[in-house]
Amino acid sequence: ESLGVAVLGAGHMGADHIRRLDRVVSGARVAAVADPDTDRAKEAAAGIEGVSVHAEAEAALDAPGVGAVLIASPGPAHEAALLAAFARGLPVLCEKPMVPDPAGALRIVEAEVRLGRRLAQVGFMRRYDAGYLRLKAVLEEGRLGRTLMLHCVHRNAASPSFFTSEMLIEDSVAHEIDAARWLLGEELTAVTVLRPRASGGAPEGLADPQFVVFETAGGALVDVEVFVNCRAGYQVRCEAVGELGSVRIGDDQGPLVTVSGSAAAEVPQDYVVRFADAYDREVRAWVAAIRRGRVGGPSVWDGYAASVVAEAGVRSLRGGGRVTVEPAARPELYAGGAG
Ligand code: ISE
Repeated sequence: ESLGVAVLGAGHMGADHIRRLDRVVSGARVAAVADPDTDRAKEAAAGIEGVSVHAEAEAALDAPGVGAVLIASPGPAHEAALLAAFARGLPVLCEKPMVPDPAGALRIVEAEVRLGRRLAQVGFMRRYDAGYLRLKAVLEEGRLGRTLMLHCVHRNAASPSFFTSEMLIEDSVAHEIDAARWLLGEELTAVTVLRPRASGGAPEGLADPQFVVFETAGGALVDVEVFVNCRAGYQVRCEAVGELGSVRIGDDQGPLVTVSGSAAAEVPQDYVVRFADAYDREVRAWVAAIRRGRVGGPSVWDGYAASVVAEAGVRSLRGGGRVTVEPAARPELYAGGAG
């Protein structure tokens, strides 16, 4: 019996996950799709046998054959969807940001703690990217000594029309927040957001790019250049600097083509291309874990931690200056180090 998944949200990411569940990941199938725009939902579900299409998320959760939920709707819709899944005992993969507002994110943590077991995984897929996994392995071998700094670059070719200055932190830098916690095994304790002059290539009024500096509990620094209308293509890089050396990922590109006196490598335009393998591995791991009767991967605590840090970042962006991060106490269910 394959796992019937209800996919909530049939936008860019939802449609990509529907394709993945239908064609890439074995042991799972798309049982239901929900999107307020039912035409979009129908289009994403076209050709899939036995799938039902809904305008309302809850109707999709109650559709026949649904045994798990993949939430790929916009962030502000996630809290209600997660609570509805919990109420039905359905395992969840929830795209980031889990719940952008920290109070709402904490309600999700508390709801899962009340269940007494993990039911949700949060979609921080960089933890499944081959490059990030290698970088983490090098840090853990200890060859570089203690890690002192992470230098991160996060560029998108262009941002969607609904993107706000806050979303550069909540939606984009959210990935670096999680990656830094996971790579360093430390919490981020303070954040300072700086704004260089805005690019003429960004929509009017959007603070793009931004330069974000995080401090960790152990005294490391993490800097992130985030630039979501860089025009050139999708680029994500990370360099860890240790006491004895450094390790860098994200420079590898498509094949280098040399012709007519120039050499050029292709740059992906989008995250669904750049991180395709990571998404595949993430969803495979999620399905396999559910089939074994448990949920692993990034937890709702990691989702909450990212929200708290991002919200401090938004305050720094608005008011300027350094903002300290003040998280709630970590429940027993999520014991262990950061990440
Ligand atoms: C988007 O939501 C993502 O998750 C992408 O990885 C990121 O690059 C982009 O900036 C976000 O908007």
